Amino acid sequence: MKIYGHPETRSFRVYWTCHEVGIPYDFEPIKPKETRTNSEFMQLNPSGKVPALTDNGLRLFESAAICSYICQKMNSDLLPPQGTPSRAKVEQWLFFACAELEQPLWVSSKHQHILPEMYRTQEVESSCKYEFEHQTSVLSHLLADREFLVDDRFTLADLFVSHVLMWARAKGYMDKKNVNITDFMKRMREREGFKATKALAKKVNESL
Ligand SMILES: N[C@@H](CCC(=O)N[C@@H](CS)C(=O)NCC(=O)O)C(=O)O
Repeated sequence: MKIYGHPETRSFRVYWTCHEVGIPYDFEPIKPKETRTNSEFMQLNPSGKVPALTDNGLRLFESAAICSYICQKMNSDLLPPQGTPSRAKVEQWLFFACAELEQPLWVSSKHQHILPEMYRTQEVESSCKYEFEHQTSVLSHLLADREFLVDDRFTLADLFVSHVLMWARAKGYMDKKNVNITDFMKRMREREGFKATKALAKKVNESL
């Protein structure tokens, strides 16, 4: 199994999932700014985005789909069995992470340094912050009396949501006074799988 990506992107979720479930993988580093000029990569994901995965003829993109595939391949309880309420709840949080929580961060980042300059506007910034605060308040209420998002144990839901929160913290979007959220992030950072992924990310960053 080969994972194309860069540790400072959503690819981190995929490496972290691999470390949590214990699946070996080949790492194919590619910088997001270089994907669109790499014809081999464009065949794999025509939108030019990382992460992407190949496995026995399968080509896959979208971080949530990739992590879900890896969990199913390994029969991991990071993704509860299909058709159960737990599975439905994990999927709810995966969609929430990608469709709601990360979108204000992504829109803001695109307008700060990703889009071609002629398409950027700083006018979106205040609405991005407003929207992110609304979404984190949803989480904060929920985390007031629980350690994990689903079933009192670590699942893909926690991995995705905490990864987005870490991105928010790096971007200066995080309210450090929000104890429920900061404690949740601390619990996630203390996981062995997270630490191993961080160590890999550091090594790769130094070599690129
Ligand atoms: N929804 C996608 C988003 C992928 C994405 O936007 N990746 C960024 C890096 S985090 C990227 O590759 N950007 C390069 C580009 O847009 O050309 C996922 O979750 O995998």
